Parts: sequence; C-alpha cells; structure tokens
Amino acid sequence: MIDKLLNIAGQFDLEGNIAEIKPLGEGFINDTYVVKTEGDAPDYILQRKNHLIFPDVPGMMDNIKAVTEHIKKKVADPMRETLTVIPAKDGNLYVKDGENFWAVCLFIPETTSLTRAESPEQAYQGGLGTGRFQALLADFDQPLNETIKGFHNIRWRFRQWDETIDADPVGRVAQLKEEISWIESRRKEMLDFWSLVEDGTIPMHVTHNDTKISNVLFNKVDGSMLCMIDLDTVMTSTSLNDYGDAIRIYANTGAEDEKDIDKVELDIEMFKAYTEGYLHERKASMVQSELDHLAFSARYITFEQVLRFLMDYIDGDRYYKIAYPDHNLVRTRAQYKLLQSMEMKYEQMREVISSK
Ligand code: ADP
Ligand code: GN1
Ligand code: MG
Repeated sequence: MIDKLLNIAGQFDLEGNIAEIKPLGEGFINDTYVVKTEGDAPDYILQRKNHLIFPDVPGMMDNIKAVTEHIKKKVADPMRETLTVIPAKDGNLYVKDGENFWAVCLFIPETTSLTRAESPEQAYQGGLGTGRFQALLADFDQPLNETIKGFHNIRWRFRQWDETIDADPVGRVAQLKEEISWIESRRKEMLDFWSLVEDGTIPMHVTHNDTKISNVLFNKVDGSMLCMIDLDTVMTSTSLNDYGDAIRIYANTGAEDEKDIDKVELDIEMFKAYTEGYLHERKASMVQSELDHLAFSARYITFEQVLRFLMDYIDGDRYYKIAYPDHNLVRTRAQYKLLQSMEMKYEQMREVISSK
C-alpha cells in the first residue's frame, strides 16, 4: 500500500521529498492521508475521493478550486484561512488511478480538529466557522457543479427512499416497521418545508453542506476557528441546511452513533452558543423567511440524516463506512432520538433564535 501511495503522491506537484504517509481522520466517505515531507517543505493531505459517491470528481475539484480562490482574495491569511488545492504535474486537479480519483491539498499546520464540541465556546467558534464561510461566498457568482444530486433535497431523498423500500435488496424491510413509520409520519411536514425552497420563499446560496465539527479547523494556540475544510459538497443550497446539519452534531449530548439512546438529547446551551456564533456572521444578511425557519432546519436535516442512515441500512450498507454490522441502524436510532428531543424543545429553540 505504501508504494502505491508514494506513487500517487509523486504524481502531484509537491515541494520537497516525501518522508512518510500516514492515514488520518474519521470521515465516512473518503480515505485521507497526511504526506509528511523532509525539512522545511510543507506537508500535504492526500485523499482518495470516493467516486461511487461523487460521480464527477473533476467537476467537484473545479468547485473546490473556484470557491477557495474566491475566499483567498478576501481573507488576511489566504494560505491558512481556506484549503489550497495542489494540482497534479499534468495540470489536472486530480490523479486518476484505475477507477479511483486522488486529490491533494496543503496540510494546514498548528491546527486542531474535533469530533465533538466540549464547551459552548467551541460551539460558538463552530457557528462562526459556518457563518463566515457562507458570508465569504455570498458574492460568489459562478455556477457550481452539483456534486451529489439532490443532496439536501428531501423530495429527491424520498424518491430514493421509495425505490429502496420497494427493492428491499437485503430483505431488511420486514423487521423495520417501526423505524420506517418514523420516516413516513413526517413525510408531509418535511416536503412542505422543502416547497418553500422550491418556490423561492427561502433563497439559495453557496453553502458547504457538510458542516459537522470534524470539517472545521481550529487554531491550536487559542482554539479559535480558522476555516472550513472538506469542501467536496460545496454546492448551491440553502444557508439553513448548513446551520441545521451543524446543530445535529454540536448540540447533541451524545455521539452521532450513540448506542445508549438515553444519552442523546438536544443540549440547549450548546444550541445557544452555536446559534450566537452563526448569527454573529449572518444575521444582518439573512431574510426573514430564513430566520423564521432556522430552528426547523435542525429538525429537517436531522430527519434527513435518520432517513439516509436507515435507507443505507435497508440498502445493505453501501454508502456510509460502517464499523460493525448494525452500525447504520444504531446511527438511525440515535439520530431519531435527537430528532424527538428537537421536536420537544422546538419552542425553546425558536425563542433562542428570536432573542439573538
Ligand atoms: P472526509 O471526507 O473523509 O471527512 P476530510 O477532508 O474531512 O475527509 O479530512 C479528514 C480529517 O483530516 C479532518 O477532519 C481533519 O482532521 C484532517 N484534515 C483534512 N484536511 C486538512 C488540512 N488541509 N489541514 C489539516 N488537517 C486536515
Ligand atoms: C458524511 O464525509 P463526512 O464524514 O464528512 C456525509 C454527510 C453526513 C455525515 C454523517 C458526502 O460526511 O452528508 O451528514 O457523513 N457526507 C456525504 O456523519 O454524504
Ligand atoms: Mg470530513
């Protein structure tokens, strides 16, 4: 494997000599490695992009290049405040190796990344991260490729859902009556929300679309937010989706795949802190329909995640990496518990938002 990785890394336009290549990160989709070089040369991140999930990796890399170039023009430290894509020696933004695509960016040193927020201050910093990312891209006006079709579009997700239930490829549907009813009983309210996006009531923007805390880099020195990473899903969507996706991670008292669902609840203090950071960057530029639906967006994306984990379980675990056989079912149940907690605390969530 190491020879293979050395060969791939060697096809990129790197400075210095490679000292070692090590696996990194806990992503559910890509394989990530850090490429350490000798002496003063920079280190790099090498990633095998999952082409089964991202059918157009060249289009995705064009998106990442375009948005990072845009951000670089606006920030004080362009080499740290966003990713820097390193092209291959042939000028492409990727190397194709058989069916696989690989890409490289600069490793940003003196940073930490977290898998959960341990304090309201970290949640506040995360909120600044999503908010600033959106604000920096508010005037980005080039078209972006749709890297994953209908990513946060629940109408599209329901179409995939219906097909998966009908196909029942590994015979799991019969044993999941209760879990399936969690999805079906909310179909209408979720589609009603998405209609507001379809009819333009809620506007579209350039968004990150995968705002979990592990996709933020924090400064090692003082813990302040530095930048958003993992830009594979940058696309046009609603600002609300980025906010909602983050809340389901930052404000969850348990893990995304918590086995003991009694540990899973919406933590209103973390919710408050994240919301404050996010609105600090975005409130002035948001329209009323966005503010009115901000709290609901947390329910929307958490619901979408319940649907996606359960759909993958029914589909035989083909999308998300799993660590054990029922992992996607455990994730489904834990995210569903979080959704129920959000439904219970919905008025409180709305009050927090309107008080900010
Ligand atoms: P995945 O798509 O698998 O989630 P990410 O792009 O999020 O992959 O990278 C996985 C982890 O690698 C991140 O959570 C972060 O800890 C680290 N990482 C990624 N890119 C960089 C970078 N440019 N500089 C420093 N660390 C990084
Ligand atoms: C995936 O790649 P990663 O681990 O950052 C997924 C997100 C899910 C998340 C669930 C491209 O994110 O949409 O919310 O897992 N990314 C993709 O933890 O599907
Ligand atoms: Mg990631």
